[in-house]
Amino acid sequence: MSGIISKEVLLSKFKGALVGAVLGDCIGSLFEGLWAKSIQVEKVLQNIGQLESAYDAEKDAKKPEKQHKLLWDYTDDTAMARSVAMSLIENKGLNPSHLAQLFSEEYFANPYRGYGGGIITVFTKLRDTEYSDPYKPASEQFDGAGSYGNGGAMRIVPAPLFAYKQNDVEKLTELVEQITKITHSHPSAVDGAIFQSFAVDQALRGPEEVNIGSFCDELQRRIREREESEVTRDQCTSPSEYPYASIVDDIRKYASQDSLPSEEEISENLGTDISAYRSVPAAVYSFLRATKPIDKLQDRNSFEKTIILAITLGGDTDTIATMAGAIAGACYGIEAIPKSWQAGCEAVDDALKFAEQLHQLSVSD
Ligand code: F2R
Ligand code: MG
Ligand code: MG
Repeated sequence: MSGIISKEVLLSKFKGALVGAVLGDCIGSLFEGLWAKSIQVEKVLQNIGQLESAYDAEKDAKKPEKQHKLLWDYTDDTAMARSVAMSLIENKGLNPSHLAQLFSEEYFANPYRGYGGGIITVFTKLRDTEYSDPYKPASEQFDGAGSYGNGGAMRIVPAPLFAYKQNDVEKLTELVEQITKITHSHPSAVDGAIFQSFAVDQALRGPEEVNIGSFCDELQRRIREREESEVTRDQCTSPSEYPYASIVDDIRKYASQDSLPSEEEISENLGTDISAYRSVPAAVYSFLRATKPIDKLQDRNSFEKTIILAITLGGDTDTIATMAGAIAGACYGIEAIPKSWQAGCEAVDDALKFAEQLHQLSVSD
């Protein structure tokens, strides 16, 4: 899929992936739950303009970048991604009880981050049982069906970074499945997280010049293999036998169109809600469509276009933008992410630190 990537470029891509995810969450959360019609690209640009002028003002006042005032906080998406990163780094692999504990402790320390309604029950049961069976509480959600929410996919970005070195799709799939099932056991949530992790992995390994056709072909091949290997398809609420593999056809169609599809069309056909199946495809679409020109965004690079486009789709904007930002950051690297955006959003420093630590694990023997 790619040529050899130097250590420096790989580090830039790791940083881009984690920082891109944080920024998508922080900026996207300002619009979460709004209809696309009430967002409009101008409104998103206005908010981004705030970040940019605050940055310029502080720079003019000669304030060091680290001391710039933070404008926007992250939400549950980043809170959970941070726990995934910290646990993988500390354990040099997955320790399900430890990760369950980090998720739960983080929630009880900062419960105001806008978590999903159901997942709080999982955190409570995990804490009350002292993390003894980290998969049981999630398996009991929704009368045993498990959550199909996008909470697994929204936080998964550290996993493809951690698994980068192995370069083994099956191992990545297994890692993502085990991380996701701590809170989301529904097949659609698990496959959504796997789908998102494949997109990040491909962006890490691929060139900056994205070919929409080959990106979709590879993504479809990988996810079809996963869907074919599953046995419990009867629980799935999705419209076809291979839901994620099938929806790649729509992602490809909409991303390849020269004229920008309307937000309504994307929302109706790919989805912009809190379920994994109806949000992860919109994130991949945003990344791919942003490789092409977009009206009113001619002076923005492809990373910036990805975030802005993802938010203008409306609905679950923080989560779609965090997933899209992770893929775009993995593709274009940290240099593509404006310094002004990084300076105004919470916890970017930590994302950079986690990227260095995951990169270190990736390049060491
Ligand atoms: N929760 C939100 N946003 C709303 C409030 C945010 C507001 N800005 C604020 O400040 O308060 N966002 C976050 O939630 C999404 C991720 O959710 P997650 O982690 O998947 O949670 P959960 O509870 O497992 O699932 C979400 C809801 O989906 C429905 N659902 C899931 N599985 C179901 C099933 N098998 N049967 C029926 N319903 C099911 C339920 O309504 C769940 O509560 C992200 O957007 C994140 O940003
Ligand atoms: Mg959120
Ligand atoms: Mg959300």
